[in-house]
Amino acid sequence: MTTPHRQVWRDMTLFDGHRTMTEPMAVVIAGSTIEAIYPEAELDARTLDEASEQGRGGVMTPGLIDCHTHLVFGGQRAGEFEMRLEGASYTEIANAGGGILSTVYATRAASENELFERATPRLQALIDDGVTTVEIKSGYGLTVADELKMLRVARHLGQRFPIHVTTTLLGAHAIPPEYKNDSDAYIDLICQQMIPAAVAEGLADAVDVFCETIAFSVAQCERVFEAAAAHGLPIKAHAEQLSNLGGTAAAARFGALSADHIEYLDATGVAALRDAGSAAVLLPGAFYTLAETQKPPVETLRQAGVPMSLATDANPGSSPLFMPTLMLNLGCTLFRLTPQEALAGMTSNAAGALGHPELGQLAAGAPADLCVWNVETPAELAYAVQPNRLHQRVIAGEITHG
Ligand code: DI6
Ligand code: FE
Repeated sequence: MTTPHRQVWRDMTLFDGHRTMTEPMAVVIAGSTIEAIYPEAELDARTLDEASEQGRGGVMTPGLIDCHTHLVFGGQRAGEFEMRLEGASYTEIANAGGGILSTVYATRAASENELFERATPRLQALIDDGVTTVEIKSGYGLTVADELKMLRVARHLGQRFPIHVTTTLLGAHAIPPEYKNDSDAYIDLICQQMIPAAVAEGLADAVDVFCETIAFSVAQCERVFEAAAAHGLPIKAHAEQLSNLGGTAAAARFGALSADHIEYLDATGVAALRDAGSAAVLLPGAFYTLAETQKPPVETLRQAGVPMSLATDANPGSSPLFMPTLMLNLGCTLFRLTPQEALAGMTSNAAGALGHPELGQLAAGAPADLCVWNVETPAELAYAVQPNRLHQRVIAGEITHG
């Protein structure tokens, strides 16, 4: 039996996924797993003998987890950005056939290879900012073939880059032009063909919906949740982003992994998340980009003990932002999270929102996905907006940066 390669980092200031540890720690990795975390003072000579020392001093966190992205898409929407600056709202643009649908046309027209090539620099930006796990949604195809095409690109990215990719089928993102006057028939297509086809190819780890006046009703979303449940897939929802329709409570009734956006969520919705054990995913990039004023109910979520996650929502319309550490800052400045809450939101709580509680933490037995940063304290990652602070990035025990 071969003994796994052991590596040690000494004298680290640790944010372990939940909190910042007060004393300097030593972290030992064996193969692809964290073997032990000791106070530096207790590190014994034997461990040092057998492990290669990879670093001394610095701030270590779990690898960041971006639990809500739309990284795969065709085209771009700078023109729509200009229209909003001239006074048009996101909803008005969507209702006029632009918005998500303009990305749908560009995505349908692109080949799998083109989508892969265009997603590559976006994914690289996340990797270079410390992400080791990313969720990627479909939702710009809106036909069975085009949704599967997007999911294949997402899977392929996970095979070609040193990052864990989880995929989410978001067929119910917008009403496709072909079903403009019969959105129920499109829901039939999702339930009867799209979900089964994605399951047959092993392409979806979860199913998501956009519950909104410009997208799908609560009743329609519930039909999608039922079909997902029948295929054993966990669900998520874009809910309460622009209005309070009750999508979050509906998702919670189906044991959702998370409800995302939730700016308009009320106390009843928060209680539904708490009772279901679902996570709240806050997306300050979309709030910022759309210059929203309605903030998510952070204090109510905090009091209720609902785990709060943070993600980029990276997409061409409402959040063309591809810098995860910026979300730490926006989560604090815009939503008044503490730096520790923001960091937990992109590590342990993001792992929960993906149904992977083993990720997003520095603990003995956890996968060795971690980052070492050129900062003095973990809070500094949220305090300053600054690229190139990543010193080392380790995924499954392999150093891929630094
Ligand atoms: N909410 C969002 O923030 C993204 N999708 C959604 O339902 C935006 C997608 C886009 O504008 O392209
Ligand atoms: Fe989104």
